[in-house]
Amino acid sequence: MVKLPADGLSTEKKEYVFKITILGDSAVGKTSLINQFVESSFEDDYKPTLGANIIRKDVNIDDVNAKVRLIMWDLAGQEKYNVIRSMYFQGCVGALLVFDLTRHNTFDNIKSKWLKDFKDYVKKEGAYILIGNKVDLDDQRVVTSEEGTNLAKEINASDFIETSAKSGENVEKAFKNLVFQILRNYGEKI
Ligand code: G3D
Ligand code: MG
Repeated sequence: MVKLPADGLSTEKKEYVFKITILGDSAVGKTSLINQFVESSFEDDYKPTLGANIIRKDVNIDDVNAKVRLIMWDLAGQEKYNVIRSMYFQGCVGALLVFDLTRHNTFDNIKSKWLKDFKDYVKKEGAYILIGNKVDLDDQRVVTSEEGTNLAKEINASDFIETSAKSGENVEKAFKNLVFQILRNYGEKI
């Protein structure tokens, strides 16, 4: 928090709290992306998440003098969230829709399953971006950049970004772009 200067003009930092979800099929890399973003680390032998983990990270957005506290809900390994679904989405303002570039069915499920759930449960203005993860596995890749770009356009996602939770490539960019879009939805010029 910045103190008010003597002339009384406010330069105080704005503070936002945004709850976001990371949606996608099992093993696309949701937990790994969060860990890379929050701790800049990657573990090869993650145990499947039990229940839902709630993770917090503060992000400074200097462009608009704002501090954003991100509250991220990470789902159980099997994504069997029927019981907690409404709790999971309650108050949510944005989502990363994640698929695995090496498994086409995870791409196909974005529109039919994950985006549908997000739209059913989150108010209209909710922001979302499309993430193709595991870009480091180039030789196993089965979804092209063009397919990703086209789907993002088709579903009106703010962006399509290819990430690697393993190397860290584009991970911060993905979360920050989502935050930017949410801030725009709140009227920030960014
Ligand atoms: P989930 O939370 O969506 O279920 P996880 O997915 O984060 O648990 O990741 C599932 C598996 O994919 C893990 O491997 C993890 O190490 C791997 N993974 C996640 N992101 C990447 C990535 O960007 N590149 C590569 N090469 N692997 C990734 P295991 O073997 O532990 O199941
Ligand atoms: Mg997980």
